[in-house]
Parts: sequence; C-alpha cells; structure tokens
Amino acid sequence: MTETTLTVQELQALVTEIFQHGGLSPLHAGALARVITAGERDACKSHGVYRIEGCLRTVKADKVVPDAEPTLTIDDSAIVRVDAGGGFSNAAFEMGVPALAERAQALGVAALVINDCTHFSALWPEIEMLTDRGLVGMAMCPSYSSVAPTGGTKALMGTNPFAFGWPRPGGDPYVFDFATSVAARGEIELHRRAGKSLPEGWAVDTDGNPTTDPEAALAGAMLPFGGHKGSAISAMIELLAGVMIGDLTSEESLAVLGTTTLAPRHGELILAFDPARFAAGRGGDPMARAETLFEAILGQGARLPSQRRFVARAKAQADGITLSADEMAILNRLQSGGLDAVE
Ligand code: NDP
Ligand code: PYC
Repeated sequence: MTETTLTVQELQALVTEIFQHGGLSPLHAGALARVITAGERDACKSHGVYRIEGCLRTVKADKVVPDAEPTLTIDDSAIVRVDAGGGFSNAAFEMGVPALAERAQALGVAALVINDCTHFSALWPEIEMLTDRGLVGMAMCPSYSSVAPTGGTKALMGTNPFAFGWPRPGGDPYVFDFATSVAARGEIELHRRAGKSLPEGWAVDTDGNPTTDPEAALAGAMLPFGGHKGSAISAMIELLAGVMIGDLTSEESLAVLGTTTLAPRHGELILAFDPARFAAGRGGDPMARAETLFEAILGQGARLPSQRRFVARAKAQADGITLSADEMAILNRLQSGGLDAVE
C-alpha cells in the first residue's frame, strides 16, 4: 500500500484543520495539533495521529469542553494554577508555562497545577518547554483505572505517566517520559490493531491470570513496571497529582467517564527547578557536573533517554513524516467528515 510523506508543517496544518472541523476552538485545535504532530515527528506512535480519533470521540460524547477558556491564577506563592474549565490540558499548560518559569526563576522552585482537564498526551513536549528555558522539569498525572497494583488483580491505578528533563546547554536536553505501567495503554491498542500478541508480563485478564492477548489485556488490567517499585511510584502520582491537587484519582476519573475508550478527565502537576539556585554557594557548575554524568553513561555504550526521539526528529525535519495508507485514510475521513465520521 502507498505511503504518504508530509512535512512537519503540512501534518500540523492538516491535524489543526481536522480538529477545527471536529468542533474544537482554534486555541485547542492548535495546541492538540502541536503535540500530536510532535509525537509523529519524534516517532512516538502511541501518542501521534492515532490519538486524533479518540480526542474527537471524547468531544462527540460530550465529555470535554471543545472551546473551554482556561483561566490562570497567580499569587506571590510558588504555586501557579490553571483551571482548564473541562477542556483539553494542552492549552492550559501553554497558558501556565510562562508564569511557572517566572516563579521558578524567582524562587528556585515552583509548581504548575492544572485542574479539571482532559489529558491524552505525552509529557515530553511539556518538559521540553521547561528545559528550553534552562529549567529542570518534572511532570506527572493520573489517567483512568487500567493498572492493577503489584500483588492485586484488578485495574485501580492509571498508566500514570512520569517525565523528567534536565537542560543541556548547546545540546538536546536529557528527558525521560514513561508510563508507570509496563507499557502505555496506547501500545496495547496498537498491538490489538496490528493483530500482534503482547510480550509476556504486560497484563492480566479479567480473572487476574497473565495474558498476551491485547483484547483480554484491555478488558483486564495492565501491570506496573518494575513490580512493587513501579506500583509505589504510580500510587505516589495518584496522591500528588490527584489527591493533593484536589482533583480526580484514576479510579474517580473512570467513574466519571464510564469507559476507557475516551480521553480521561483529571488534573496534572508540573514542577520546575532552577538548578543554579539550588547549587548556589556550593561551588561547581551543576550544568558542567551533569555533563560529566551524561558522558559517563554514554561512555559505557549506553544511550540517553530521548536520544532515539531526537534522531527521529532530525530525520522528520529533513525528510518529512511518512504515514501509512491506513493512517492517511483515517486523516482523510476525519478531515472531510468531522465528528460525523468518528467511529
Ligand atoms: P517508552 O517505554 O517508549 O519510553 C520511555 C522512556 O525511556 C523514553 O524517554 C525513552 O526514550 C526511554 N528509553 C527507552 N529505551 C531506552 C534505552 N534503551 N535506554 C535509554 N532510554 C530508553 O515509554 P512508554 O511506552 O512508557 O510511554 C510512552 C508515552 O506515553 C510517554 O510519552 C508518556 O507520557 C505517554 N503516556 C501518557 C499517558 C497519559 O495519561 N497522558 C499515560 C501513559 C503514557 P526514547 O523516546 O528516545 O526511546
Ligand atoms: O497510553 O496509557 C496511555 C494513555 C492513557 C491516557 C493517555 N494515554
């Protein structure tokens, strides 16, 4: 089947048009198109164009406000708040990040709390907006119940992503971003669509028995990465980015939504640190000392997280983004049919 290659700009324009035709305001259509196009550009398929239909399905089901106006609240504390008003998180993040950066630079550390948002995206685009400003960043959010705690058998926590970034002067930042489940739920869905079995150890079925069948995994529960360690980190995310910020846990999010086929509603917590402020008076440049660590990692033949992504990005910027015939068929269907074409 024929593949199609688009420039990054062409894909972003097409995705923006699809979202606007699907009823999103220009603010949200632009913000969603930026993260989805970035996902395809960086070869992160689980949060690329495949997510478009799920977002539009969430609009069609009336579970997200497509033209919500986020509101920013700043005081003299380290906490910057954006109420997303029931809209997608991405525009709320873009609204909050300048104030978050300003507070982190003034105080050494600051937090951005996003409440009442629908969240479907990867976290690294957000982390890179902090490292671009010379800040260290951390981001985390719940999802909806789809992961059993280690030793348990039923979905309770979400796939709860956690991301971290460290700026590297003159180079790509050090960034990792992963689900606290063995894999992102999007990966299970991509295996299902491709008719492929899952690797062992990813999931259990509805009876709590290990399964490699994507359908059984989607109906049952995924497993945390790293056994009890990933399970505890996932619970920490429920506490910090759910309970502590007065927003929904993954279990509560699923109860509100009633399904895992739509994008989940909850909050998000983003932390920003100014490394120079933390290291002040101790001697030694934290940026230079970090480079020593990165060089030692690379010196053993290991790669840094996000290195694969940055290679994919450079290739996409030079040669364009290649989409399969199936992916183009979905984009064309949604471009011409809007919400009526959502399956
Ligand atoms: P992956 O397992 O694909 O990757 C996790 C991280 O590890 C990446 O930063 C990756 O870098 C890095 N990495 C992978 N292999 C190596 C290696 N051999 N050496 C060093 N680093 C390595 O991520 P997941 O499937 O867990 O998550 C994918 C995305 O899903 C994330 O962006 C996450 O934010 C998103 N997600 C979003 C959710 C939400 O609710 N919004 C829920 C769950 C996940 P690289 O990219 O360069 O390979
Ligand atoms: O891939 O696990 C996932 C996911 C859940 C919500 C958004 N992405």
